[in-house]
Amino acid sequence: MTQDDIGFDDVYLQVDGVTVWTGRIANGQTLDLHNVPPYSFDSTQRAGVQVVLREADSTDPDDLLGSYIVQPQHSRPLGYSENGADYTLHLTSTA
Ligand SMILES: [Ca+2]
Ligand SMILES: [Ca+2]
Repeated sequence: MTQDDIGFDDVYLQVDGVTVWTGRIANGQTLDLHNVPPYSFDSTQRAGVQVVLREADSTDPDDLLGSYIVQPQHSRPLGYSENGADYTLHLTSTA
């Protein structure tokens, strides 16, 4: 479900503060985020990475929909439900 009451949500996904995907989502819509670059724990040697979903508004500050620390081999879907949003992010591990 969209976070904004009217129209589309302008959602963006941030990995460690870097925006890796931006998209426009309607109520009930499912999107395949095929163009998000894979995150390589092997090359960064990190134990976890922060995955944040935000929704952009032109007149208000952007809304935080949720924030998670994701570790290697993570397979559970991430639910983003803050500020009235209802999004589920599915991750794929290639390790
Ligand atoms: Ca909003
Ligand atoms: Ca908005």
